[in-house]
Amino acid sequence: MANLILVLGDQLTTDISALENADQKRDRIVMAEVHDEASYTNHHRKKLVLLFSAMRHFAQRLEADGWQVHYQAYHPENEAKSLEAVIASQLRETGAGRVITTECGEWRLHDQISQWHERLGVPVEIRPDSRFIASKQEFADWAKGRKQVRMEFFYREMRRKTGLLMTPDGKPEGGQWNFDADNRRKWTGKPAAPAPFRVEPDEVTREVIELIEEHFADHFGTTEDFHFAVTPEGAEQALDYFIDFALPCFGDFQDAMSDDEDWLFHSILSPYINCGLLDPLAVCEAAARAWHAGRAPINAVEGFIRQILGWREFVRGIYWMNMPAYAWENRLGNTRALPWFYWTGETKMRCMHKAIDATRRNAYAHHIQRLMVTGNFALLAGVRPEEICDWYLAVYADAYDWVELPNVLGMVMHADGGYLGSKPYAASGKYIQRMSDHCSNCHYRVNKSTEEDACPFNALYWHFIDRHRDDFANNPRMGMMYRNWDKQSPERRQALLQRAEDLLARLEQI
Ligand code: DLZ
Repeated sequence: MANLILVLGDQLTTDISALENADQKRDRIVMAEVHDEASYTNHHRKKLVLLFSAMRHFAQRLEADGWQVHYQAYHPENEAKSLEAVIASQLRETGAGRVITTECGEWRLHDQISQWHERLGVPVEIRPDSRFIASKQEFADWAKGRKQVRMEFFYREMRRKTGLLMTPDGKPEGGQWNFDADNRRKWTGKPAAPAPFRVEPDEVTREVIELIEEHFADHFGTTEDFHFAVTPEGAEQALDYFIDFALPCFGDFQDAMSDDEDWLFHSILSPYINCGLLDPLAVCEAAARAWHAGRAPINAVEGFIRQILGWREFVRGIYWMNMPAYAWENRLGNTRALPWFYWTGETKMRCMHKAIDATRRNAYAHHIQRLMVTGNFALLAGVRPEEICDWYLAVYADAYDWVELPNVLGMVMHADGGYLGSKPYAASGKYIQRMSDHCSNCHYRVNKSTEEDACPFNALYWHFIDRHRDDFANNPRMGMMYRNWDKQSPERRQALLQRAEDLLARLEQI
C-alpha cells in the first residue's frame, strides 16, 4: 500500500531519513505551508520568506526528479490549517496506508505527530533525524551519570568521533582543543569586512514575498532586501563565499560588534543548516579543509567548527533530554514583562538599538549581540524566560525551539540552574565598550553608573549581582564579583541600587 511521506519546512534535503527506501511510483511526498506552523510565534517576515521559498524550490526539485508531490501553498482560506489536517485530507484522497516522517525539531509538533497514529488511524513511522552528528540516544548515554554536563567535553567527543581537526595519533590539531582565548579582538574597521553573500530573489521568491506582505504584514521585521539563498546550490555558494572571504578573520573578530557593520566576519550559514539546505558535517569539513590548505588560521577554523560540532549538537541534546519540563524552568524567579522596545528598537541604548534594528532588518544578529546585548539586558532586567525565549524564536531566521530554547533559557537567562554555563553571562557596559564602538555613539555614558545619563547596563549589573546573592555568592567563578560589590561603600551600593530601581520602574522609556 502507498505511503505518505511528510517533509517539514526545516527538512529540505533529499538525504532526509523519511525519503530512505521511498518508491517514486507508489509513495506521495506531502509538503504544506500551513497557518499553524506559520503562526505559532510571530515569525520574522524574512524567516517566512526563506522557508516558504526554500520549500517551494525543494518541492519543484522533487517533482523534476520524478516524485509525486502534494504541495499546499499558503492561503488564509485553505481548509487545512495544520499539518495534521493536510495529512488527514491526503489519506482520504489517496487511501495511503502509512505515514512516514523524520522526527521534527520542536517538542510542540513532535507531541502532536506522536499522537497521529491514534488520531488518523494509520501507522505513523517517525524516523531519526540523521542530519545531526550525535543521535539523541548517543547524547543521553554520554550525559548519563555525569554530575555536570559541559559542552567542552562533549565537543571533544565529537572531534574524536568525526576526526575533525585531529592528528592521526588522536591529538587536537594545533596542540589545543579550544582557541577561544584568541577570539576576542575588538574590530576597528580593519581589515574591511566582506559584503554579505547575496542571492537576488527569483520569481518564486518574489511571489512568496508578495504573499508574506499580503498575509503576514503584522509579523515582525521586513521583507525588504531579502537576499538569502533558497536552494542547496545557493547555500553551497554562501558556504564557499564564507570560506574565501570571512573565515580567515572569523576567529579574531568572533566576539566583536560594530556600529556600522551588521555581518562582520560571520558565516550567516545557520539559517541554511537549520532548514536542511546545508549539511552540518559537510560545513565543518569544508572549514577543516581550508585550515589544512593553509587558507585560514586554526583559531578561526576551530572556533567555527566548535559552534556547529560542539554547541549546536550539545544544545540539541540538552533540549531532547529535558523537554517538555525544560521550557517552564525559571530558576531565577524572573517576573518582568519583555520591554516593548525589543519589537521596535526604540531605545536610547545604542547597543540595544543596533542589535534590535539589525534583527528587524535582517532576521539575523550574531551570537555576541544575541548573548551579550539583547540577552544580557533581559538577564539583568529579570525578564520572564518564556517571553524572551519566544522573542528569540520569532525574530531569527535560524530559530527553532530545539536550538533557541537551550540557548536562551539556559545560556542567556541561566534559568535552568546552569546546564549551559557554569556562571551567568551577566556583564556591565564595560564588556560592550571593550568589544564594540557602540558606546562612543550612545546617549548614555558607559563610564558612569549612577547619574541620569549613566549606561543602564552598569547599575542593572550590580542590581543583578545583589539580588541574586543567594544564587551565586558560592559560585567560585562569581566570588570576585561579590568581593568587588562588598568592597564598595554602603552609600555607593545604595546609589547603584537606587539607579537600577529607577531604571526598572521606567524600563520602556530608557
Ligand atoms: C517554521 C516553519 C514555518 C514558519 N512554516 C512551516 C510550514 O508552513 N510548514 C512546515 O512544514 N514547516 C514550517 N515551519 C517549520 C516547522 O515549524 C518545523 O518543522 C517545526 O517547528 C519543527 O522543527
